[in-house]
Amino acid sequence: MTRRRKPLNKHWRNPLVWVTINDAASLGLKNFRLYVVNRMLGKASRREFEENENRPRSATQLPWQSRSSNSKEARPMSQEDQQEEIKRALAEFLKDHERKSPPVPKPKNKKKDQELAVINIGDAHFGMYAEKSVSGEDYDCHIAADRHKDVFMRLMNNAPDCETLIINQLGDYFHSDTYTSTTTKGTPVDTDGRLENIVLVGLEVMSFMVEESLKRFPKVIIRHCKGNHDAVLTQLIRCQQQAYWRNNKRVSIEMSPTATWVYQHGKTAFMTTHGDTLKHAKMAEFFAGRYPEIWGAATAARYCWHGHIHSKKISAETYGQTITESFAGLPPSDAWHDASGYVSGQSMCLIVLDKDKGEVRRSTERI
Ligand SMILES: [Mn+2]
Repeated sequence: MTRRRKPLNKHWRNPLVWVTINDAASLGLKNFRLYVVNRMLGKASRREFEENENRPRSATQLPWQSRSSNSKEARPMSQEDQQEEIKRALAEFLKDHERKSPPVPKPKNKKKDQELAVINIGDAHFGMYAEKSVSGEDYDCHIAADRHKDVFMRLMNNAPDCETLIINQLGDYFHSDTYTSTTTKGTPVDTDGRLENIVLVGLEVMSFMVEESLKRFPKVIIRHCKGNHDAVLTQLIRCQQQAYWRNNKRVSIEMSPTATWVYQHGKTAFMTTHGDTLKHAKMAEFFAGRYPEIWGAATAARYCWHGHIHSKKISAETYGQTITESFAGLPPSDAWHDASGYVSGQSMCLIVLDKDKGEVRRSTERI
């Protein structure tokens, strides 16, 4: 079922795409019209414009033509000139609002790199629609955005004072991947609204999380695992974040299209994947075969982390003493998962890895 809803105005603090005139009006960018009108009026003040706004005018007059009769500029512009002015004004407006990442001051005190912080974001399913009466709990774009921001900030408060944070997004960040509300392979799912809105909300929340991370960590690395719900949109979020943070040298986006990604920190390393193609039990063995140098260098501890199953599964001392573990996401079960007997773990986890010891602390926040 697809539910249509109004544009999510509160998420438009940072518009992510260029807008048309119609979009600008519908999105509540009130200044847009005033901006155009002031351009048309040349030196006219805002007060003059507002007075004119309330004055009766003939049906053929446009708002910016209704000047007082003794003004030199009373003559209406030709239609061609008006079009030119609108084009110019629109170009200037768009230039002012070009999407760019905000400047974030680097934390002042010097950080140590003995420890590394990793936040594992389990399946977020932005765009999923769930109803309490059907599957036990409501979920939509608004709930997803609030929940992810809130829990992420709580983890930030527990974060260590170290050099680098890795945001490890474990896949299925988006619930659907198509205009017909299906997963990548075509399975129909319940979605909350149009794909455009879902994407914008998800991207805004990701930018928020990265921005907050930059306030605390000198370096932020982001990996997005490819999920079975969002294989296409995963590449979109990687590219959007890559472009969005292009001027910030402290952010690095992992762009590799592989299903797995590995990161070494001193004598410890972890490998991460979504968990739909490479399964839990096979991960450690695959790590050794696919990344033998990192496997060999990680003499203290090795970890395999995945999402997909929406619940907790830990297998300690698998192949090569590796700890393989799944991480739950924050959404509840949707109708399909509920009917299939799955219960969602609903948590987000921060793990602290020491260069010489492996995992030394962790913090789990729940909704
Ligand atoms: Mn999945």
